[in-house]
Amino acid sequence: VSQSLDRNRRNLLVLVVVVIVVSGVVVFDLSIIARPAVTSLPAGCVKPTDGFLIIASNTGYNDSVGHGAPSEAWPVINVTEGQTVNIVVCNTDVEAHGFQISHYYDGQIESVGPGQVMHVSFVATETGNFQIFCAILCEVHPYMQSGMLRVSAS
Ligand SMILES: [Cu+2]
Repeated sequence: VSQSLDRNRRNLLVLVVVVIVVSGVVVFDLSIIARPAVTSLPAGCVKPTDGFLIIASNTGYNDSVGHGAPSEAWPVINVTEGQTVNIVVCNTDVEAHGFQISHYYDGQIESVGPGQVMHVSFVATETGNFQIFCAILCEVHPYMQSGMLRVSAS
């Protein structure tokens, strides 16, 4: 009896290990399917003259994840008071991302769909630090909250 109990336990252990390995592989595969590698930028995704290029992807804005977001400010846009700020925002991801700038560009919830490009232009009339963030829920949302527009006095 004890021998057959041992065998049952061993079979159960083998079964548990197989289930863990198989489900791990399935989850891994699904994450790859859900997050295809991006090979090219959308048409019009070009840094404007005297402006800034922001690429929203599955690693945040301009790879926020690789730059210490959310604890580190990234990306940081430095301008001078009175300057016209031109920003091109591209989305190379498979899901939509938002783009807002406190005070300057937060009048409505802006979203950029997969493969889309958005142009933002305003005059930096007020000095200070202003948060750049995504206002629509996405998979990398926490990493898209620590962008910064720094407007220094002219
Ligand atoms: Cu988001």
